[in-house]
Amino acid sequence: MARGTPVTERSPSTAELGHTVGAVVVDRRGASMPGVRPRLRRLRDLGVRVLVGRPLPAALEQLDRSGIAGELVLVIGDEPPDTARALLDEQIARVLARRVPGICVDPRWAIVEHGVDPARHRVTESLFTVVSGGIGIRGSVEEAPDFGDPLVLATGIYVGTGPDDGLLPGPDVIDVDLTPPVIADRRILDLRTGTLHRTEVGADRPVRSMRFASIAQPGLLAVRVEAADDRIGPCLPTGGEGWETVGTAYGGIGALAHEETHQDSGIRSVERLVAVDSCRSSPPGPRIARRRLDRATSTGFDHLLAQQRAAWARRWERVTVTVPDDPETELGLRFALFHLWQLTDDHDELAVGARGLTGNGYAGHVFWDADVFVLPALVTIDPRAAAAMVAYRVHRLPTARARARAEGREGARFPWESAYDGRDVTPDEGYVGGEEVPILTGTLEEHITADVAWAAVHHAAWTRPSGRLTGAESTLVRETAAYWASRLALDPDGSAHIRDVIGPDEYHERVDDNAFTNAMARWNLRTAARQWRVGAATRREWLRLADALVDGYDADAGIHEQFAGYSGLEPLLVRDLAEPPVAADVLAGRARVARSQVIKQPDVLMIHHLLPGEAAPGSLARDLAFYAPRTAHGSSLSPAAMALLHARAGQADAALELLRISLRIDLDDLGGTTSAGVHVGACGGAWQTIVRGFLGAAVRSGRLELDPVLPSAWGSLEVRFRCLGRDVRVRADRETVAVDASGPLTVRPRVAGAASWSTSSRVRFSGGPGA
Ligand code: IFM
Repeated sequence: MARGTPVTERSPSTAELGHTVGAVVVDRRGASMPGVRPRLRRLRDLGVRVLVGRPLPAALEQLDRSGIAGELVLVIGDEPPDTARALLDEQIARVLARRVPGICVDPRWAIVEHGVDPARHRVTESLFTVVSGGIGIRGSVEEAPDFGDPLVLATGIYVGTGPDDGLLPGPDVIDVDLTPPVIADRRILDLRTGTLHRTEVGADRPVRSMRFASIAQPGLLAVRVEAADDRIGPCLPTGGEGWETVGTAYGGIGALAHEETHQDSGIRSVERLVAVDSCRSSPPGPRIARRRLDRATSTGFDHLLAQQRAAWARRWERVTVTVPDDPETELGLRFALFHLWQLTDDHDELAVGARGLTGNGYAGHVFWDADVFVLPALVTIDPRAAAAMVAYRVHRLPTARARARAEGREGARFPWESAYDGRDVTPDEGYVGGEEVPILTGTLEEHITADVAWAAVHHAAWTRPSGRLTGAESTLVRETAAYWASRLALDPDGSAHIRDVIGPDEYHERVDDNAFTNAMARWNLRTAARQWRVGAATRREWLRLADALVDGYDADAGIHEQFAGYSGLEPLLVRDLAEPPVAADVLAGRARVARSQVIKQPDVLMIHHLLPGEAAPGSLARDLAFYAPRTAHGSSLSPAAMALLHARAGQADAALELLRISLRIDLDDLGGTTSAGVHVGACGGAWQTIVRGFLGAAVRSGRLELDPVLPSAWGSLEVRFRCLGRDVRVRADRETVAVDASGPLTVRPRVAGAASWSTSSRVRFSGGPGA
């Protein structure tokens, strides 16, 4: 909070008392001082929140709920009238001169980066990406140095339809000429408000900037930059506009920019509002962008900023996590949640690439990361966005059908890597540790077909009390089942097999009877067989085939064998190679790892995660004990998935350790690949570790089940999320679990002796957490 400090030597018009605040709180005495009220009115008109005469704690709480906290609040109370007026004049002058607004640097909400480090720059560009309405702007600095990779990307807009055709780079919208360029700076991503700030360090009149992608006016980017007069060059004449478009026959991105320049006391500010639009069939015309820009210019930057703060505050009010004893983990989780929120938009379908819109890693292709890692997270954050993810798959069912037919199979086969039209865009070749290798996943990583069906069913369970699928969704589940029925092979002894596949553990290729693939296919067949649209004969056949599918469970050992012959491989443990996470294939060579039991990421264990009912009872702890020391975490998806399962097995401390690794994947660039974008699958996995892992949240038959466990380092955990159309808040500490919901919701806590129950509007339950 900024408290007024006396201005004695400088006139208000030139005073620099700090920064532009977001709100002014004045007590009654202050408001009655001569000349104060008109100034407050002026500020209010300019977009600054003004609260008069409210008790300070209540005023601060109200502002906090609108995303205005700490040093963004100017409190006027016991100053002499001259000082109060000077402070208000100074704020009016700053807003009129379009100075860059201030920021509240709250360590619970701020990701801070110091210095301009060319090696790290592309990483921070990814981390600091801001997105709204399906348009993402990487966090590049304004002067666009050579070592950066500034990109504007749009959901589902690709350069073409081939394997190498990544997301289409849109027009550059943030470049500002700064001469000389900034040598050292401090950049802050404020997760609370979705704003990115920059301040040059060590300069008399530092370059400062702020940008945000407006979530109140989707598709709108707002940028302000200030610097000494002679350092900053505008792109457009003041009040000028520029329209730029890029695209192909498969779609395009257009940007309409409006720029204003202001000069005051040797400081020039450039303010740019940019309306961005995209189209999936051709480069867009300016019509929609024009409408967006007109609305934005009539709103004005400062009001847009107030909207932005309030809109993000509403998001965090509904969905958040609070871990009072572990601020670092809490911040990492909020960062993950921030990037998950940023995936959402209002389109009818949502293609979530492996890096979202934060970079062009994996060419923006959609993997199982979307269906199994992001969607279950998004369904608890923004169910409409999760529905759009299902729609993305449903719309590509005809392509999946055509592929199955082309391969002589029934039903529909979904591609391992998907992009524009749902054809498989997995490249044929890639590099592992500098060595060129064939990529077989496009042909062999078939579990994706069941993963897609699983996601549709999971989404329905979390959003509809009946759990029922729509017609299109049940067609998808039926056709994926038909694929498996035609894909599996029956042996003379009656057992069914799926041969020659790659499971989630991509270190072992061309394996037979991958337990995860088989369990998913079995679930797909059984789930489809339960649908009324399936005839009696087909139902019987699918159930028979499902029962006949082997799943690698070895009753003597009490664990699932990952694939036929796995147990005969060299019993190498990861720690024999290096401390995980490690790319074991790069370190030890692909051939060596393929001959060993070292695996890239949870594989058998994913059965316990996605289909706990399909795993042999009691086998989770034994599978975990066996596979955890063999898992290299060579995929960004791995630590969170394993964390979740440790939590489910009651090993909450081990879970927390892995969760912390998962949260560092991007923030510390653990794998050296964040420059190509944030791993949104890992973000989804981290959030699932909280909701599914630690809270034990699951939806069965229209009821929310809870089974919390807490690591020993946490005294309590509060999580807010969406479930079955309700806003749910769960607070767990060592003695109690309290649940509040925004409407009727049946909650079933799994605590010994507690009954399941429901209430008409609000649930509240107290019982002890499991660990
Ligand atoms: O989908 C993942 C896969 O599981 C491991 N390699 C990277 C892919 C994209 O994130």
